[in-house]
Amino acid sequence: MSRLSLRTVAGLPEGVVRPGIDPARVSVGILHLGLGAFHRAHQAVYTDDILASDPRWGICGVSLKTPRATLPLAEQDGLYAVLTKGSDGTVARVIGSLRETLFAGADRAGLIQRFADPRIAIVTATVTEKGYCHDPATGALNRDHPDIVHDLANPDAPESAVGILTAGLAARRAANAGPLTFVCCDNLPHNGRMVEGLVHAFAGERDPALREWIGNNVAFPCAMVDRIVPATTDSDIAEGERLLGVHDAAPVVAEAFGQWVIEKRFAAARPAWEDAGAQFVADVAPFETMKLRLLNGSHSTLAYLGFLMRHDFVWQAASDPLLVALIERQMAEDIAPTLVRPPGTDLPVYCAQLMLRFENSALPHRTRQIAMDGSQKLPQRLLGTVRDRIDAGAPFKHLALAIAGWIRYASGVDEQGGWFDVADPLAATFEQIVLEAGGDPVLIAEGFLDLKSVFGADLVAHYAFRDAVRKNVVALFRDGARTTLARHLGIDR
Ligand code: CS2
Repeated sequence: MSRLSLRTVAGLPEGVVRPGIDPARVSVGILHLGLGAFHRAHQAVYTDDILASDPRWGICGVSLKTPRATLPLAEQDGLYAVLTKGSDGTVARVIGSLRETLFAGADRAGLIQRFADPRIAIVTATVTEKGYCHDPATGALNRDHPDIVHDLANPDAPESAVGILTAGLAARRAANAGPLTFVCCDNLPHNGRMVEGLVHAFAGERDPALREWIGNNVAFPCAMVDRIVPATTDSDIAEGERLLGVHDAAPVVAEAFGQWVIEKRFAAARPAWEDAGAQFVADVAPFETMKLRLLNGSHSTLAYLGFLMRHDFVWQAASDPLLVALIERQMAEDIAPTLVRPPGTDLPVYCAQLMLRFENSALPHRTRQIAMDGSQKLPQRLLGTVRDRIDAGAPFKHLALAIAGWIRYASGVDEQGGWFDVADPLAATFEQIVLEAGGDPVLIAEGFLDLKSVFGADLVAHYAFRDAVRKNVVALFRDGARTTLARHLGIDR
């Protein structure tokens, strides 16, 4: 079977949506760090939508850790399909915005020089929460992180995203290539402001004059990004082949829904992403907090408790009446009261729509995929909400159960007694806690609740918070998730 490429794209079947402009006419104006599925189904699609009217904004996509994405994409001239999946079937669309690929491991110097191209006015990033090497509880640069230690010692051969960004900005300054905007597209609170703090801290260690230049020339808008994009499977690749009639080794699958809300804070030119449905606003915070707490907070709750209840996929967990009841009550009782309603949003409608999105069985999203890196995700998904509830003197009992679900999960043993790998930067610490606890759930709970980098000094020292979470952890170990949840909801089984 032939391969998807600029040569074969013209012959694709009728039903496949093709790039709106010949990709060969597009030049590169965006440098993107982290060429994972999410970027390809989100920012790259918004960009593809506007290229016909402004072909300056092609993307140079960079993989930082592995060439897994860059290799097949390079063989396909950067083309790949987005398979949008809903109850009415799958729609295939070929995206042409990715015009160049680069693997940092193969050409670090080339990557750093790419920042010095004056035609590049935007750098975007999706490197996941842990990719910023920050302390999750405070958002400050983790100077003990091995990649940061390495990069501060070797600023011209950086490994970390922050190190690469800083080295790239130094090259841009040296080349006098003009101001730049960095748009963080990861699920972190105040993401632009946070990365700005990290880059300033890192650059300040390296060269105060560079830090000052960054302060004057680089804008870091905050952004809320949303689209459910599970990892691509072999059966997705096979479905892509059936629809395209050619082989695409790098398709991505996604739901139909998408949202991108970006702070109006740009240092130089930008694509008119609003023409593709993005919203530019003065203050992203209400959108971002709503999304992180309601969508991602519920996602993580479904992932931890759902996994313990033997649900492999989110749609199964979101169809389990006990979990549905918990999520609905958690959203309405514990989370919604902490939110400022974003302009133009009806919160009950947003919550109802979320439940439908979670239930989408056409899009199998593994609970274990969402469960990973909990130590990096919990603070913005569940713990900020707990803090607001505590400050308001209000209960947070559903959140306490969800957090206990994380601890029960992160202990690395399922309810059948089987061990599994917990994917998390703190996995070794978790193992140590579990080992030292000698099987005592109280000690396991206490060990986790002492983790300042997750819970922050305030929650670690908060008696009522610890007590609520510990009780739930003990119940989860003793009675299992299903019984604990039924009792929590006041349902007799
Ligand atoms: C998910 C997110 O993997 C996860 O942790 O919660 O990737 C989620 O699907 C997206 O944020 C949706 O926009």
